[in-house]
Amino acid sequence: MNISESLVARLSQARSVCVLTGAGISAESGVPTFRGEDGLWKKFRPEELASFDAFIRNPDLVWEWYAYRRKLIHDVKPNPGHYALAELEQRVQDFTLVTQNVDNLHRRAGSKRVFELHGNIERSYCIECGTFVPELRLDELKAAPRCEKCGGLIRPDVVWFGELLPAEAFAEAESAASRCDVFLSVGTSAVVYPAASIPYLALEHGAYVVVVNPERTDLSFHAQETILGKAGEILPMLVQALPRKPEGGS
Ligand code: BJW
Ligand code: ZN
Repeated sequence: MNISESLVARLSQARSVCVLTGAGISAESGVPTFRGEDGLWKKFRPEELASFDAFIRNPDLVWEWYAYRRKLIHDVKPNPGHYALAELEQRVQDFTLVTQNVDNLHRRAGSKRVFELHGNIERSYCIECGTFVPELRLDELKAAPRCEKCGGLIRPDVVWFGELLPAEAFAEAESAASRCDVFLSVGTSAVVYPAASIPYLALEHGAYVVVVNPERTDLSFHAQETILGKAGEILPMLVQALPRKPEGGS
């Protein structure tokens, strides 16, 4: 797959770039996506695990599911797709990475300006008093732990269905999408709102919107380009295709 001249030209001249990522960018690291043939939701029903009601109904089941995924994520590494985005950040004056992922792999790859729309699986907090609990003490627990201060249930700091997204992260995402010259939507089915609305904001404001995904998504019907392929292959090609900045240049 070739990177189009049009995209290379726009990206190399872009003052502002915004990237939205989803589970697909971590697939090549070995983290399962949610939807699709090998997706997590094939085996587990979302409403049984990814909602506050589900947690209250069966805290131990939900906790065990997150403990399993936390361990899986802890044991994997960022892939070339994550590293390419960290490198792209170095090349662009105003770069914003917005992720729906909770796996922390972007930061582990060196990305700095990252906004997490659906939280972070490595953090947990008490549902009663809001106290955050250091991750290390929660490792390997099968049953949902209780808060040392008030006895309340401890939950993962992720955004479940029906819950509001972190306001500051979402505001930063909206602002970045509204001002960017190029917008990349990488490895997301773009069906979960309000995150899925962000590329449309970029389109409304005249950005050049590109989907990177092995298959077309709903957004592909509106985007300027869809690059069919794996993020871990396409993104490094994209960064390599950009002209090197002259030595000492800004
Ligand atoms: C590759 C690749 C490779 C594979 N390279 N690509 C009806 C209509 C509209 C909206 C709603 C509705 N009913 C309810 C809603 C609202 C709901 C929603 O949008 N539901 C839709 C599903 C219908 N949204 C919410 O509830 C949100 N909150 C909200 O709206 O608040 C307001 C409100 C308050 C009160 C009442 C009602 C509303 C919150 C959403 C939270 C989502 N949380 C999750 C779980 C996070 C915690 C955890 O990790 O367990 O977030 S769900 C899950 O989906 C996770 C993901 O971040 C999110 C998005 O998934 P993603 O990343 O796109 O993954 P996939 O698997 O879908 O796609 C992977 C893609 O990668 C595929 O396209 C592959 O092809 C591709 N791929 N390999 C590149 N190598
Ligand atoms: Zn508490």
